[in-house]
Amino acid sequence: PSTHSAGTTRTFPSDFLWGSATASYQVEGAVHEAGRGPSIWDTFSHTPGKTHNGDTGDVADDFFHRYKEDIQIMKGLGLKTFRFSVSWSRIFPTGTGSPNPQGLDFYHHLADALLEAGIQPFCTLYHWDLPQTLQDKGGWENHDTSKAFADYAGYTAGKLSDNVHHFMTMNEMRTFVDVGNREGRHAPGLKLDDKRLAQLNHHVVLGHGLAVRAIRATVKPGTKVGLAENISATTPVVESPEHIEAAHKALREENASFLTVVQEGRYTDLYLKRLGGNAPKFTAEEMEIIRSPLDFVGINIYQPMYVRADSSEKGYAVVPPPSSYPHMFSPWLNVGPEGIYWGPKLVHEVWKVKEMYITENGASSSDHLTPEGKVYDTDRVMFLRNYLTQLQRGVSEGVPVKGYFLWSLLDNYEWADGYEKRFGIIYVDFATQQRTPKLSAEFYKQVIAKNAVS
Ligand code: PNW
Repeated sequence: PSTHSAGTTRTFPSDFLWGSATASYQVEGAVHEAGRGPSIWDTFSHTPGKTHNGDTGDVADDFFHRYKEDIQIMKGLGLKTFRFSVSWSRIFPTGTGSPNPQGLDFYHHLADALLEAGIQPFCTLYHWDLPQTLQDKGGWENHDTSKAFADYAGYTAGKLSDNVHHFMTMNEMRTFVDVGNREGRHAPGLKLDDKRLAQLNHHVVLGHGLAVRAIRATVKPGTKVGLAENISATTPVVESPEHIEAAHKALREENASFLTVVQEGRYTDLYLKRLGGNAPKFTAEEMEIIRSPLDFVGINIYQPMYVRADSSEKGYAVVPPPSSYPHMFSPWLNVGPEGIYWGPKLVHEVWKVKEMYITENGASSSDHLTPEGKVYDTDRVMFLRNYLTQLQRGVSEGVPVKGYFLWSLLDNYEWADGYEKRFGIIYVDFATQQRTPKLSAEFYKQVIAKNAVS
């Protein structure tokens, strides 16, 4: 049966790249295999009390062994592209030093198998799994980590460059800086004060910039380099000129130490003023490195940040949704589809970015198999239909979003939430590793086939 209903046909450009996204620690498992060294997520997830149910990524989706079958699933859905991340400690088990060829082999084989199935690989070089050895030396608080990251990124991208034409340096700087190092809810579980956090944040954006340069030095001509960031997708409360103007200002300020500094090579005045004596130390040369030009910007969007105009120094105010606001299974995941319209539109307008991808968007739910072996995730279908409709609005207006990566292909290890919060369009029974397409997989397959939300 068709999951489509009659209505307006909302068509995407014929070359639009439909994909899905995953990350190494969330899907691979095989943490002790092929010479992999430990990462901060191994340490964190094995520390009692840190994750839901004590869940770890030791096995996860066993993607390390099952990627060939999973690629057949992708092919069946009609995916045109697939975003995966490389585990740094598979390539350099202790973060630096001599590379481990077996680690690289896995990603070579993965990229080969994707291409063979007609699926373009998009590769993220850092999705939060810092080698533990580097954390032992201070992690991102240590200035040397930025350089170590660039060395690893340049080496790995160069080796994969025959088959991979799009690289992202880092995934969600904001999340690993804030949730991992300020709130302590993710690895490495630190609760740094403002001063230390601002300096750490600076080393992260510097690591990104150094990596952009290192990657460009090793890859084949034509290879594109970007990043994947969960911007605060500032969204006007009402589509009137003063609130839209407020959303423009808010985009720069609310992303000041992440996408803004990467685009502009400077921290905003308000950011530095707010930090005062806690502002990071940096040089003009570092700022040039940080703003190394990108070929594309990847945006992870889950929910909007509503803003309105006001007469404060900032010129805008954030409007937090009330606690009764509808959200998905993850409490932070408010249902606000217009964020995927405003986010890319404002990034395009404010920084003149000419190539963008939605590198993540998706929803958690508490899916279960019916006795007949079906998963009716109608909530996720509703979510995707609404978000894709707003995305199509932007694309039809000329916002240069070239592709969309649904998070996620498979139910997987949702970090501190363990296996409870499912994000996949393919259900995974973690006891047997059996995969079952959910209703949302059928929905997405039809969107791809028709190249439209209709
Ligand atoms: C992203 N928030 O994380 C990550 O890139 C994925 O690894 C993750 O599985 C996915 O989104 C779903 O959570 C986020 O609190 C974690 O706003 C938290 C937030 C946003 C994104």
